[in-house]
Amino acid sequence: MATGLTLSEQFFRDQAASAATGDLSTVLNRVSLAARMLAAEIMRAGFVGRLGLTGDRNVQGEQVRELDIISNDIISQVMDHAPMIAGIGSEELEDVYAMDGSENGKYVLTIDPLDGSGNVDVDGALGTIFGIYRRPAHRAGEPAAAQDVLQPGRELVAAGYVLYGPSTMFVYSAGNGVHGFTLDRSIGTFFLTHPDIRIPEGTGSYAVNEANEIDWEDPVRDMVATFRRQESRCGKRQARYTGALVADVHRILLKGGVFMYPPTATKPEGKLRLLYENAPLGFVVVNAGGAATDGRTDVLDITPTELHQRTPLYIGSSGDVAEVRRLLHGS
Ligand code: FDP
Repeated sequence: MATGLTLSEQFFRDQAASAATGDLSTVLNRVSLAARMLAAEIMRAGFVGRLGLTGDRNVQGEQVRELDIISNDIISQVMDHAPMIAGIGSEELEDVYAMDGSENGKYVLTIDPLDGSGNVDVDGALGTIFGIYRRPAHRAGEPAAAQDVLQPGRELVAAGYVLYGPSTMFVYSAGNGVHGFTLDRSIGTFFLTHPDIRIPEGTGSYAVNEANEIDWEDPVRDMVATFRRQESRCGKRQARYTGALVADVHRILLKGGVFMYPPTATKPEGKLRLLYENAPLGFVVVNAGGAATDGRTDVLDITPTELHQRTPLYIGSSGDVAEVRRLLHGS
């Protein structure tokens, strides 16, 4: 007899605490709907001429692609009229977007709508990263603002990512394990395919943009050389770097290893954004038994002071991240 298939909607509902109102499941369902819409847009983008640059730059000063705009619009549309979501902090928006009529919403969403957009032109993997925070109670009734979102990753209620690769995967944690779903494109449904993911130890790859070596500080250069020469205590590692953070972290979540984006001379805080990338991915990886640090502090313990704040990132198997700390700072 065939084994049962678990739909994402059913899983989100079953995982919620019995006293839950269903609001968190609703938010997760909406994120997964946005993911399905985005997967379809990405698939079509090449032949409807939507791969190019718009000519604008975003708040980070990076070139904006049509797909960046499309993905941000999809997220806003899908979250509109969801009264439990007071606002959205997006990597594409300068300020928090307060949802009309949702001043009493209990959650705020952080989102990197299209991660790895440099891969758009070459049909490489792309991602979406999201985090869901509870709003401070005293903010009820006010339009959402930055202070609702400026919370440490430890306060995340749920976080996850979508990987648009050969298949589309939705991976999330609500603090109770990490679970992965694969999209059946023919019927537009996510099925549970990877329950209770645990990040392996002692295997896998290291992922870092080694072309930045010239801009690294000596301890970083020495550390990466230690990995490259297979001299780290972690054991033998392959080098893998896709240019899409979600794809690299997903591989490491399933196979083990460590992803690194160290500070460089031109980017002393690294490139990646704490609220939109590092904290939500840190939440997922830590809930799978791994670790995430900026080199000294656990990523989940850093309280952001700015919406678009960047921090260095070392994320992956606990043993590998411990080795990074040891090689960088001796502890
Ligand atoms: P992208 O700029 O293409 O969107 O944070 C964005 C990100 O990609 C990550 O997905 C990726 O890991 C990293 O930047 C790649 O940066 P480098 O090209 O500097 O290695």
